[in-house]
Amino acid sequence: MPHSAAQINLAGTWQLQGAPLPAPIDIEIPGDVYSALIKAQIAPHPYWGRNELAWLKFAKECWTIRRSFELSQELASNSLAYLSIYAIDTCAALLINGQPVHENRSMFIPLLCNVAPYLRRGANQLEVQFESAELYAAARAARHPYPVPTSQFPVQSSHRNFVRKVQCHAGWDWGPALMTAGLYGQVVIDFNRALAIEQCSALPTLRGSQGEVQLMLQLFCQQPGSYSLQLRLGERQQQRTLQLEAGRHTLQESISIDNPQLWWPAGYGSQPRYQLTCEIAGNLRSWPLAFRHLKLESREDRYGSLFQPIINGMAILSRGANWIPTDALPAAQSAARSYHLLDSAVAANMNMLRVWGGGQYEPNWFYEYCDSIGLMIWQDCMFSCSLYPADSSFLSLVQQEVECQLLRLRHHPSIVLWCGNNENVGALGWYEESQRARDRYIVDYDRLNEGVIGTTVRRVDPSRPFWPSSPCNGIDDYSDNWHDDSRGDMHYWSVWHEGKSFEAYREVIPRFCSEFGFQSLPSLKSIASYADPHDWNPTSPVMEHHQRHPRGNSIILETISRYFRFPKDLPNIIYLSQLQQALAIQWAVEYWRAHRERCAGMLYWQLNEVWPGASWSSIEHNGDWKLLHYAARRFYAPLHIAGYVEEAPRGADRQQHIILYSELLEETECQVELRWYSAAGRLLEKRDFSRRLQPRTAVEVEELAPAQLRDLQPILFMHLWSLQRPQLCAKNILLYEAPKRYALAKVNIEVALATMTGKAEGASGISIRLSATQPALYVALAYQKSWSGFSDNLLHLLPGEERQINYPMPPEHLVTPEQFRSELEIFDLASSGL
Ligand code: BMA
Repeated sequence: MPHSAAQINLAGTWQLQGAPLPAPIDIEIPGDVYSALIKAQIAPHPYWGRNELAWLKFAKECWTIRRSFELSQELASNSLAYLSIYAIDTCAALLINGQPVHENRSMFIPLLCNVAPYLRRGANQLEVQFESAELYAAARAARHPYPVPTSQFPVQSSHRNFVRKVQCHAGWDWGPALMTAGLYGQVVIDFNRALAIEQCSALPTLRGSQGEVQLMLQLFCQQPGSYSLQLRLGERQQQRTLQLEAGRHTLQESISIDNPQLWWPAGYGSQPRYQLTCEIAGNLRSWPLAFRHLKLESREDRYGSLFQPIINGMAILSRGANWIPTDALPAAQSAARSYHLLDSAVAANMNMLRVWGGGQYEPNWFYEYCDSIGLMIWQDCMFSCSLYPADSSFLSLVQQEVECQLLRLRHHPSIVLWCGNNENVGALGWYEESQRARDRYIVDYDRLNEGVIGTTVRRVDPSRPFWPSSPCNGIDDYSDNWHDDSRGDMHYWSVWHEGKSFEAYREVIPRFCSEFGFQSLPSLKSIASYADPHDWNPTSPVMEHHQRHPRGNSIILETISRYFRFPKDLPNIIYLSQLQQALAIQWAVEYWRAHRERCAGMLYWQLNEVWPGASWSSIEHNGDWKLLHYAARRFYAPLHIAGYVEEAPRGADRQQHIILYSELLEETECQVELRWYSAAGRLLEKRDFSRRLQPRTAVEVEELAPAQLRDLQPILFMHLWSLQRPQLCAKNILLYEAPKRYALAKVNIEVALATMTGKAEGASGISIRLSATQPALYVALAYQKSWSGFSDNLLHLLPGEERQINYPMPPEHLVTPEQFRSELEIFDLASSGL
């Protein structure tokens, strides 16, 4: 919360001008040019149909935005007037009253500039002239002595690597190419007469049981004299008098408290925070921070070396996903949308997200929210899937970027690691140019990544590990880590990109898998947001346009045919595509979690998406959960049970494994029920037993099905619960063959609906009771063509078992059970095929 003697906020309606516009139009700032063009209906929405293609021409345009504002005599007479803009996107000249003030070349370096000399009493005008980032990048690339290639995507803007702008604005294998321009975050002027805070950055550390905050303060003093600096941390206060000459001063201050409570990741403890306040000459900075011990353990072990985050001395199992920007149009991003996604992550038992390097450093409120809910953040620097130039002007911009981003963010307990880039070590081997002249590109890589990014990170934030690249083999080891599961982090893409079967997830045990993913088609509700019903076919041009992976739909359909009987219609194609996505990720997680001492983390690709379309996400663009997200809540849960069958060489018996998992903090007495059913619903065998589960372990049980059962194609239903806390329970099934090999009898699922009218939040809505006379597998509910909103989804029904699922609705939107039934669809495995 910055505060100064006086502030004017320049957010609001500005005017936008550009060659494609006959007359100026309104633009909301903070916001972006393309969003203003959409609002003024200059071109139809780029997310609908194939409209995006008609927007590509706008990337070559220049745009000017301006607004005027009034200054009183009193404000205008201040000799300190700091214009502060969180992000200027990107290549832009800033003018005040016609005079050039600033040339911008990076959207990752916030502007802070004393503009007092340009201001006057009465009317003032602020103008930002954007040149085309695409043409700027192309001109830089043309001037560069040799080519610097990037990964190519079906719709894209070239040479993104030459401009410090969100890299996926240029298009990706899940998103459109919308090279917009704009101003984001706060746009304010802070006025002062005597003194201004230019920088205030805190680094909390723990020395034994003492919490200490080191504060770097950069002040600009206009009026020499004595100033009182007041610091507060929780209950602790301290004050110091400073004698300051005119000019800039950089001070190192510190304040400590004894025995602060420790911050823990979600699921391992609470997230106590302490408010830090710094006040001088009417300038105030204040924000919450927290204390925790952090170590990335990398000692050698018998498998290679660990990649184990240790928080407060405890080895944490990192479970989560990769985060990309919440929308391709910056003006459509909002705190509310991010909070929903972050809450959804925690609701699915995640404790870590990776802010991926092709996107953006998120705003302060993003990290503050993660701090408050215990989500750990793996923070990439914003470089991805490309080679990058390393000329001095580029390096100087990057150095400023990394320095100011780290100073802004380093007090957040949620951030546990800084990583240099996404997949840039791998990229060294991807292109003909770098294969032919590898030395040149390796030197460039090293100058940028180690020379600038690594050096700056280590200097500005020695409290966290710097991981050179994701994936990579380790600190000071620059080898590509795509297929090495003995050390470092891994991106395991052999299933999706190399077309291996889901079993291939069991061919590796990564030390930490920071990416692995499988695509699905979006829900029909999402498809309806970009395609007319006559285009609702996976291979229609519109649906293919919203699938950016060149082989994406083919892989989805081919995989369906490997595992399932071919689906009977589009809703069932979507259902099976989402089911197989959930199964792919579940297979990987359940296997890697079973090797808890070896694999310390798994972050699937990807949590969210920037526009509606086919993608690897578990949450749709509109915030709706896909079936994978429901599955994630189960396979990431602290208490879990799973089984798998290991293929054996010809003639040998296949091995079956059943694993019990606990990430609970205390020893737990658990009850286990195993039920083997035939596909027709006959109970073949059962085992009931109890087990004591040690905290943070995975153990295999011996109570397995007799060997002869396996020839009968059984379905194993597994149920595990804690005897102390029966609400902590896990359910799962195991199929011994690919689902398509089962001759499943068609299932009749009984549905009984009732209205819930409770007053509390989530207590009103529709309750759904489900039951079946035969085993019903992978039962999925959709309301108004979306899987989202149900208290549970993608579940199994045992014969005779009744399950209740709620669909909360606020009282004002409550519908009758009959109305609800008319838009409720129920899918299950046996009914999905032709
Ligand atoms: C990864 C990511 C992304 C990409 C994804 C799917 O390796 O880093 O660049 O979108 O794969 O192909």
